Amino acid sequence: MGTNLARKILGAHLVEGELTPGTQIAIKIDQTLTQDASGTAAYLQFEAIGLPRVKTEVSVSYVDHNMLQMGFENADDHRFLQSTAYKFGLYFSRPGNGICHQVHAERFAVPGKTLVGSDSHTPLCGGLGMIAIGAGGLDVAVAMGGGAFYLIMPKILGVKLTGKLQPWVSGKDVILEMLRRLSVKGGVGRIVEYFGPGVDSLGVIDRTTITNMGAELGATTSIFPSDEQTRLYLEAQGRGASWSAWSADTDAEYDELIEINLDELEPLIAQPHMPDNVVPVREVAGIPVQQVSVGSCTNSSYRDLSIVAYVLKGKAVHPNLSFTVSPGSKQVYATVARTGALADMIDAGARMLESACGPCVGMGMAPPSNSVAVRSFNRNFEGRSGTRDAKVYLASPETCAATAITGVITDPRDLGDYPRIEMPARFDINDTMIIPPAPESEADAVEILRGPNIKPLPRFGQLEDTLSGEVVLKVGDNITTDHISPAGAKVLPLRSNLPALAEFTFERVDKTFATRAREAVSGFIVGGSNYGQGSAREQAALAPRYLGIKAVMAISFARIHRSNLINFGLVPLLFRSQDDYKLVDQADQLEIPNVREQLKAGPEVVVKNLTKGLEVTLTHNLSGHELEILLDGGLLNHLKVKAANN
Ligand code: MIC
Ligand code: SF4
Repeated sequence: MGTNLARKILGAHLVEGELTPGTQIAIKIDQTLTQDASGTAAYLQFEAIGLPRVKTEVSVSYVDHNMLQMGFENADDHRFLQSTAYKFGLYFSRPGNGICHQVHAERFAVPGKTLVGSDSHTPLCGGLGMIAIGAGGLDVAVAMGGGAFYLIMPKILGVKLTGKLQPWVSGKDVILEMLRRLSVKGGVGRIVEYFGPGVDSLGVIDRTTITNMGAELGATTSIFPSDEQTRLYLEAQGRGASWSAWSADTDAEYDELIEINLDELEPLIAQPHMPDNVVPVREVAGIPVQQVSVGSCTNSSYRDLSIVAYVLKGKAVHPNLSFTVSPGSKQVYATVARTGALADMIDAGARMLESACGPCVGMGMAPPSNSVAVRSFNRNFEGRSGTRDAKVYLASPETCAATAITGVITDPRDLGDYPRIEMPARFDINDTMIIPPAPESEADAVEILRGPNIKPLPRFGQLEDTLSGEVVLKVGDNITTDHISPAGAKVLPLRSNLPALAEFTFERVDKTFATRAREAVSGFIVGGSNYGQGSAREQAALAPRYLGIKAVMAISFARIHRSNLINFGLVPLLFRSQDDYKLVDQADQLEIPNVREQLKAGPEVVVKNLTKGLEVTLTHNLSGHELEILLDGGLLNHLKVKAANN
């Protein structure tokens, strides 16, 4: 039997372990990316590791999230990031150049390579035949320093694509179909690999939409082959030399297999408040809409905006709604300006925003109270838009554009002829917004520019012998990192100021959490299944730890958040059943005696519930490497211990 593509690339980068699903492996990382919201902490951590320069083939520091400069904070972070990039040997993509994933695909992605990024949508570049994985900033800092990236070898889920997308159906509908079938937990512990005859008909843009939003499946990453379509895309970027062919063997084996017939897909839409709450657009057509937004790293390419412009040309945005468009990159923006698509959108009444994450991360454009918004984005978690009672739907740019002119959710197939959008054979390449690093010989003299909002990293001790305290919060299933550490215009600028940021922890779930956690001094969180899904933000682990949380007990964890917990010294423990989960309530006093010894002795960990007078046996699935990190009180401590022992 032949080998699938994911195993080929992982195999070529393997530095520890064997490619057996469920076991720990470590891989060499060729490229890294960070964005500003996670990057400030990542570079503080890189600084703490103590290396003068990055050791990767390419590392890029992007600014795309914190772009609303309502005070000095974001602007100071931009300056800090520019100076650290220059000093440490990274490319710096300036604010205005675009969303990290879109720009990385355009200017840096190379088929067959590995990429880790401190953002959960890093898998977008899997659309060009890379293994691209989202991780916490600290893991990315380690990779920048040449350290291996540790992960549990996922199962490879093969998705055989047959047929061809019908008019008005696009990449977004493919990934919404995946979410409809598999749910937001369906990809956990898996790499999703697309193959089969249907792949040829999908351009790189549709592919990257699909791999980007594979993050919402909980997948480790998603990947497409690198083929003729990839070559054309890279040629158009003036980077034909970076292309090489990568695909699975024709008789490749997969751990699991599903099939999607593209012929049968119709326009789909995710209803509030989860990306897997998917139905055909026609089932909800007619619902009045107050806001439509096209943009985000999922759907903000030249193709996406050209379709929107085609639909809007000569028409007007419906008077009852507001329509925003955020081009994914400067290249996309400049290209739609040159083709005239930009004028068509502006004429129709589109509110053009800058090339950035913008409304996707609650940076402005919060919808009205109790309204309906339809967005081409990837996440519709409750409150993420900035309006708690807004009902956010996720759909393709086609569906968004159709809705923008009718004022109600509209199946784009009602619009008539589907245009053929020709991708430029060659984009106008202009990299003036990407600043290369200082020459190595000058790096020493480069000063890092720090503003007052950038606070030093906290220091934590090693894991205590006994953990005790109160269950400060008990929550249910599918808690996202947006619940734990929200984003948005008010909170995101505090990412580099942990004492201030920590006050917002769980704000949308329980406003008293931060105060109660601080008062408890030492405590626990209890979660349901898929705890910590969503973004890669390590602050969702760091802030609870800062407030005194010592362990999180859940039915299951999302991959990135679990790693972040370990990286910051919080013990992730698993309930063996729903019944056990019911044995621990909020405000119960718990004790985990001899926790260090218990963790070392095996998978079972006995937790005493002092309030209820009973014992619950939980489990852990820590690898040897993870256990060492946890015992040392987190990854930075562990690196110091290792350095001291060498
Ligand atoms: C998101 O989409 O939630 C973010 C903001 O891009 C996050 C990153 C962060 O919170 O820093 C992500 O997806 O990882
Ligand atoms: Fe930015 Fe939204 Fe993409 Fe996150 S999901 S990187 S906030 S555009």
